[in-house]
Amino acid sequence: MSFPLSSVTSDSSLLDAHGWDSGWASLFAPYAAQGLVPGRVVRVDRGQCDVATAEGIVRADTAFVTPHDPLRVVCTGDWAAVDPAGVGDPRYVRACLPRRTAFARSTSSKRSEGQILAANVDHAVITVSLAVELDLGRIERFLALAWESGAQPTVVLSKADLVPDPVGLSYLVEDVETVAPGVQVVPLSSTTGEGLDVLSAVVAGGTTVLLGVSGAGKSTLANALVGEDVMTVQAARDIDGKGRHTTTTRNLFVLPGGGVLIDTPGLRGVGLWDAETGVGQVFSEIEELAANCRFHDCAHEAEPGCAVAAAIEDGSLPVRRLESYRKLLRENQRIVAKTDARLRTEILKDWKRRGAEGRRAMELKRGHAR
Ligand SMILES: Nc1nc2c(ncn2[C@@H]2O[C@H](COP(=O)(O)OP(=O)(O)OP(=O)(O)O)[C@@H](O)[C@H]2O)c(=O)[nH]1
Ligand SMILES: [Mg+2]
Ligand SMILES: [Zn+2]
Repeated sequence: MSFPLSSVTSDSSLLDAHGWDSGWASLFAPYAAQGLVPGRVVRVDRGQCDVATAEGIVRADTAFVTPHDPLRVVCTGDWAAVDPAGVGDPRYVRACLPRRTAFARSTSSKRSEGQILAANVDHAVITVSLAVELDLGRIERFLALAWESGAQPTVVLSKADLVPDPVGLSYLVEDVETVAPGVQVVPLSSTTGEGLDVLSAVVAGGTTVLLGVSGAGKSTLANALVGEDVMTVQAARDIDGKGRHTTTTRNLFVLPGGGVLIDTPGLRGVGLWDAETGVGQVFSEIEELAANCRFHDCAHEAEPGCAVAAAIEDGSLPVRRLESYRKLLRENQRIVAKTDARLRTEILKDWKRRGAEGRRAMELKRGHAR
């Protein structure tokens, strides 16, 4: 989409609504000096993106901001420096400002590659459907990634209307609270509106990302928060309650009460990505207990004076919780080790490639000389 120059109106309130502040403005100063305009990436498609600028939504090409490192590829929520109006169609994103926070996961266990799900996020709303059985391990995993990103997590237990018994509902909330120290757990129904006021207050300032598996009700919630049907919603499959992967791009919206919301496609897997700090925060009660173990390098196996074992013994720490903690720490160590190995291989490959190019250039020269 291009805007004829005559219709371009510059309205900085549009930028402000998307989260522009003096910090971004000072980071942007060198780009402003080059005549580029600032904007927030509201959606990324293959090779192109939509950027919210002071003149409205602008379509821009991302060829200049597509580095080999997938963690640095332009993402919804990024602040971008875009060509000014009137230079051609498409305009280009020339640079992205350094991110304040970034939500990263590893895409699959086989290829240890990171992927940024959303950039510059303040609140991560982990959406968990009450229509299917709670998977506490998966919630812990999402929480680890959320803490690691630098955003404050909140857990929304969606479709609360499907649990009509209030006592049953309060047990479910309690179960989730025990795996989420320091995190607000909000039972919510987009159908009845229950809990929407609580969540609206959480998302009223800053940038919020909705995360969760397909069919959890993220887009339905996005529509409820935005106050109009900005996202398509599809019924989950009847047989297994699983979603249909309705949402396929990450989309950013301005909320009527202030703040910005990013809806994301449902995740199949949520592999950790260098998330040791995040894991520590999810299991903060275990780390606090461990500080009281007699040996400071206690493995909580069978050491004397182990405070973690004592807590398991007296029932205050569930065994599942300790096992989950260990599992995520191990998984994280594996990912980190693999990434280091992959980086080494890549450096070696690059070195060999350059060697081969050098030799080819030499041969060509010799060929010409002959
Ligand atoms: N009963 C009930 N159903 C809901 C509620 N919220 C969403 N749903 C239903 O859940 C199904 C999936 O909703 P979506 O909003 O598309 O889920 P999603 O998380 O965006 O799914 P993906 O885009 O595939 O990741 C739809 O049939 C919704 O109508 C709710 O509060 N109560
Ligand atoms: Mg969706
Ligand atoms: Zn111990």
